[in-house]
Amino acid sequence: MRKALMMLGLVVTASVFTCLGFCQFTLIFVDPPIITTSSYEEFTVSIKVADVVDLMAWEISMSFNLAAVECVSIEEGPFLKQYWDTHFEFVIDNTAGKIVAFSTLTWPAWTGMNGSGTLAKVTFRCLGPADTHLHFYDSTLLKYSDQTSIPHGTIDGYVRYVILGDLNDDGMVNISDLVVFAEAFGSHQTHSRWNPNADLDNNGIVNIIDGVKIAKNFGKTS
Ligand SMILES: [Ca+2]
Ligand SMILES: [Ca+2]
Repeated sequence: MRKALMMLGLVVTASVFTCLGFCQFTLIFVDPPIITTSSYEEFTVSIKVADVVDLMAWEISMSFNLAAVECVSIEEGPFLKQYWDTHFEFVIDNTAGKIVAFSTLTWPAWTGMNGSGTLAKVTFRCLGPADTHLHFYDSTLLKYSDQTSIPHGTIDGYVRYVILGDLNDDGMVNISDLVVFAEAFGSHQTHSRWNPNADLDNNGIVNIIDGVKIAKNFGKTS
């Protein structure tokens, strides 16, 4: 049920869903679309564009729940600047729960950029026991050829808070999580017993360090 609600939360704000069949559809989206995190962890998401043609400039405005996360940094992705020099700006407003980022090709770029890629990388820090959408409340893509807007849709991201050590996602850290941990103990990313939920420090192996983190939160509930 919870996951179903999360998927409902991935709000698609597409203004051109009249495009049916095989035509291309330009999208701005968050990758990964769902992030699971715990208090004070930092995580980075990519803001990506898909199937754009003749892109000269982009701007995105994103909002988030102040109780859940704060923005730490924003850096430009390679999509435009791999082709030509760009002018990149951003604003982080952690008191309003908003960020704005903008980039444009600089003169004399000869054409716009086509294809798919990363516009920006945004790092957040989890603040506490709350979930949040990473919501695109405004976005613009401009064409090189005539500086008109490129129709596109957006897909928000979603950040889900879990208690560190709640490996089976049932809202409590107890013996069931230790069982999950034991099953994955000693495994790595290509191992048949690998379970990324048990790798609490994200170092690619499930070992005693992950076990200590579970032990520290043993008995906690959400
Ligand atoms: Ca649990
Ligand atoms: Ca680990």
